[in-house]
Amino acid sequence: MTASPPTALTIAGSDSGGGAGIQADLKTFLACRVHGMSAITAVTVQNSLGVSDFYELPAKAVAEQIESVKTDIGIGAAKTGMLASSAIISMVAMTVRRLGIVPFVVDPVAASQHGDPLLHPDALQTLRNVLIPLASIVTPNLGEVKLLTGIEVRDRPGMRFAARAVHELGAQWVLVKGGHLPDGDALDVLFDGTSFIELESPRLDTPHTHGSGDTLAAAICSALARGLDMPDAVRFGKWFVSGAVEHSFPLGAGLGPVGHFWRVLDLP
Ligand code: PXL
Repeated sequence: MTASPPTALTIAGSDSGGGAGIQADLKTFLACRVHGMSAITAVTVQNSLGVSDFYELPAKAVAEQIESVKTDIGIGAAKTGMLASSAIISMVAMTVRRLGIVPFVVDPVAASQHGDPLLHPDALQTLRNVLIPLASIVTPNLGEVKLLTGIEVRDRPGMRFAARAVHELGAQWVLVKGGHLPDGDALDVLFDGTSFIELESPRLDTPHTHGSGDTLAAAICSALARGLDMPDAVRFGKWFVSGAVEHSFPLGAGLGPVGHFWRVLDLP
């Protein structure tokens, strides 16, 4: 027998192509040495060319999955990904609050890398009003910043301005991911309402980054489950996802996934 590892829960959608969503989260949890658990919100019909359809689960089924693992196994940290609808977001918020689930990472997923919608437009208001205020950290990219605040970020000062605006929605910490800025290195800004931490990493030139946002949020969630404080958890997450993007690979005719196994097993 071995000592039990820390535990982490993903509340997210399934990606049949295996590169993003629940599948990316569970692979990340494994690589980060936490026991991964899942509450599935929706099932996407998806390959490397995009999402052709998705099927939502009833909100009650999502709440029951969360409650089942919380009351028996316990949850060291949780994260959200695709939540699909306003009804699911409300139910997740109510359940996370009622069961006192912390740390809680909210990745405000709205669309796939191809631009396919993964969230009903009428759900944005619920995301802003009831879920983000519960977040230990919320991790928007620049497209999600625009959807949440209306702010279009074009440069570095704009990143700080946007982080402040997202923080006002009530999350404890905000990580604005500047990966889509036109200039220079990839810059992310971490903000707790008082001070800014700028995190830079070299921009990696590959189209195969499917699942990178999910992988970052899941790696941060793993680090929080292991007891790291937020700045160190985010530094760890960035390190893990940078390695995964460096090891991304083509798959199918479209966009390939990041490589989660870069830190798993060395095989001959
Ligand atoms: O990467 C965002 C994302 C999250 N969850 C699911 C997805 C995607 C992107 O395609 O399919 C299920």
